[in-house]
Amino acid sequence: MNSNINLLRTEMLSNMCDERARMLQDQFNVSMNHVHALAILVSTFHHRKQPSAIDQKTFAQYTERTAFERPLTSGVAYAVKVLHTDREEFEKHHGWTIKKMDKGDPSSPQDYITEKLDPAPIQDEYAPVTLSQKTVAHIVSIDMMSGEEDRENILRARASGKGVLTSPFPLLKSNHLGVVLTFAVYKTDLPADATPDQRIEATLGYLGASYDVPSLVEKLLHQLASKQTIVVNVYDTTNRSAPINMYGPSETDVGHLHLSKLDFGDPSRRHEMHCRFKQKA
Ligand code: WA2
Repeated sequence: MNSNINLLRTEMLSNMCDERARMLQDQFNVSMNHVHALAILVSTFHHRKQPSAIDQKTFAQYTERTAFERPLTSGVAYAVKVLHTDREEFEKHHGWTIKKMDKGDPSSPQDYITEKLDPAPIQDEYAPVTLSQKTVAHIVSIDMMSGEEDRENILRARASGKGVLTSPFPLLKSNHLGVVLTFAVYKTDLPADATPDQRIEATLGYLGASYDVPSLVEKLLHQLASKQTIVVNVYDTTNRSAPINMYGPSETDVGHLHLSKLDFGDPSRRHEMHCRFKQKA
């Protein structure tokens, strides 16, 4: 009798966990496709139109009105590739200097003010944000290559031509653990088999979306009214010996555990959902 009940509990846990993992993965996939489409929009109407049909105001309006298409994202922005030789002209044209990313004071994240940032130190190239959704307006003018995780993402996105994800890291201002998804925007229609060097050469900029994981996963799970029943964790398990907890309490309980696979579309990152019953059998 008892073993029957345990069997049922195990099956119920695995069903609930798989369902939540699938929902999270599907929503992520939907928003990833729309971020990809935004990169094509920027390519078509910002770079291929002379003069550009997109300025900060139209970008902010368009991205705000289409935010419903990008579940789980906290904002999207576009950073442009600027070589050092073009920096002076770029800064004069925009009327601001390219800023260095500064994680700010973690104890008072709301103090994050772009105007107070230092100019970016001299580099071969920069990736300052020129267009943004209102929700991430605080990153405009910041050189995204001056942040370790953003830089790595930019380099991988433009060499691969694929959408790429960062490891979880504290996002600017909110200081919540999040991930950034990046697509490169290229000059010409590159052949599908373009080499990494051809891709890097043809790069014009980077369209990125930030995912504030704790608040967005919370919102998703809330819709399912299961919070009294199970505890959910989301892990980045890219480094198997040092998984990063992206969502949920630190796992101390030893109740029965179910693991569900999560695929966020970047083969070089691994994610898992872990579920437990709150109440012991
Ligand atoms: N967006 C929002 N908050 C952040 C962040 C970011 N990156 N990095 C740290 N906090 C414009 O990949 C290009 C967005 C980076 C894209």
